Amino acid sequence: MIYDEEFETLPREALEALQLKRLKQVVMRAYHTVGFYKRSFDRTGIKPDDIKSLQDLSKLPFTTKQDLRDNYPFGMFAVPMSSIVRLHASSGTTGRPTVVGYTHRDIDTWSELMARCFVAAGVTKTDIIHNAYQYGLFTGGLGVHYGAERLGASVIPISGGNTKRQILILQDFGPTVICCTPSYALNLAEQGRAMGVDMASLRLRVGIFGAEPWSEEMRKQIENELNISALNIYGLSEIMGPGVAMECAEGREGMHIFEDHFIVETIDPETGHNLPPGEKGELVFTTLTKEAFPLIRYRTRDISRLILTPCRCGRTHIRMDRVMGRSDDMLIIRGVNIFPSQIEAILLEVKELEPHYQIIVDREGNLDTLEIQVEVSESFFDQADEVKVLQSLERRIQRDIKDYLGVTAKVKLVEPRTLQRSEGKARRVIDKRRIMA
Ligand code: DLL
Repeated sequence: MIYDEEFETLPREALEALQLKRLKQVVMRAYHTVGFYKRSFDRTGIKPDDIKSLQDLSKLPFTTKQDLRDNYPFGMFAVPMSSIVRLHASSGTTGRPTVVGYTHRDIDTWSELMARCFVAAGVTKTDIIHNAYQYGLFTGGLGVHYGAERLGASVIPISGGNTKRQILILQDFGPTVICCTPSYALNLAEQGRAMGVDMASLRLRVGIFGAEPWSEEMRKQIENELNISALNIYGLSEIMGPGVAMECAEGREGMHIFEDHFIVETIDPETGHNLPPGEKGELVFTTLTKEAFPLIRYRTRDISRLILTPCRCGRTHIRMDRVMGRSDDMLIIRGVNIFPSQIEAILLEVKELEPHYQIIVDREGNLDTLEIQVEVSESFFDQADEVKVLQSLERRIQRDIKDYLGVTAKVKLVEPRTLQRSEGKARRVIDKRRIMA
């Protein structure tokens, strides 16, 4: 099934003509309304009029997370605040989040694209959707919510957490569709089992999972445990939120990128050069229709590959493979994006600590775990003759991490000079999860 038959099946030529028309408009608008773009285009000597073909896009400079940070909080907005109806945010590389804004029309477009995602997954207005993505600044909750309403389905805005209650609702309300992170789906399955619930006999039939990397093996496991068809959804706050790309029930191999609204490129993350279509590299997106927050050549840092073969579902939009890694050090822990630099910034504020630390990420059962080992200073160590003192410092740091980053970490203070010193690049993060391909 296809939600927007006309736009999702546009022949390539018509699609590219539409992209070019929209690209010229967005480049012109970004240049004249956002100071950052004017400065960055001027620096490279490019004028909006130089964009005459889709190939000319690669002449434009990239936009990075650092650029968003430099223009924090609203400096990248292309409309006055009076036209902004919604703000969302995602993790920045240090303390401050990346803020995004939406006009009425942006929310409308987003809802349409999310409705496309649901239909691609075989969802209809008769479905009941259990939306366990977090509501709040994270785009998952409200993004999925508006799309489900646009389709006309019934939404249960359960949000994240409170797992036992979720199991109850899954039993009693009989939702047919579940939306959450793939790791939370497994967590729910496990909790359900522990409560003696036969999770495979619930009414659920479809799951729409994303916001963090997952593998084919995880798909099989989720499908078996919940007796559903599990599909992949991709997105990022900067570009819109969930619904930038969606796997279809017919293809089940790669996610269609809604190319009438976004142009995708793949680049070599080291050189920034465009890669031949189909090669594995970093995804770069340009938004074609966003009003409040247009992004030109935004470097996602997500590593994937484009799938060029036509899909049996009839959609002409190109597909992207599963996200296979990141070209930066961002971690996604229980669905929360975290940069090691954010943890470092918190640790450096604590005067009893030395700047030597290690972050260990693992998975116990279906839950990501985060442990931070950090050295205490010599002087603190000499004074802290009681375990109580160390434990209270551990708790304080743990609270700071939870308050600032929204995740629970196990903090382990270690003696001065016990963590391994680097002989080059410090190996700060040990990720033992091996989720990615
Ligand atoms: O995670 C938006 C979203 C919500 C997508 C719900 C899907 C479902 P951010 O918090 O800005 O936005 O995080 C974006 O998450 O750059 C990827 O690294 C990662 N990511 C998102 N979807 C997938 C996926 C939302 N399907 C970052 N597979 C992105 C792997 C994903 N990684």
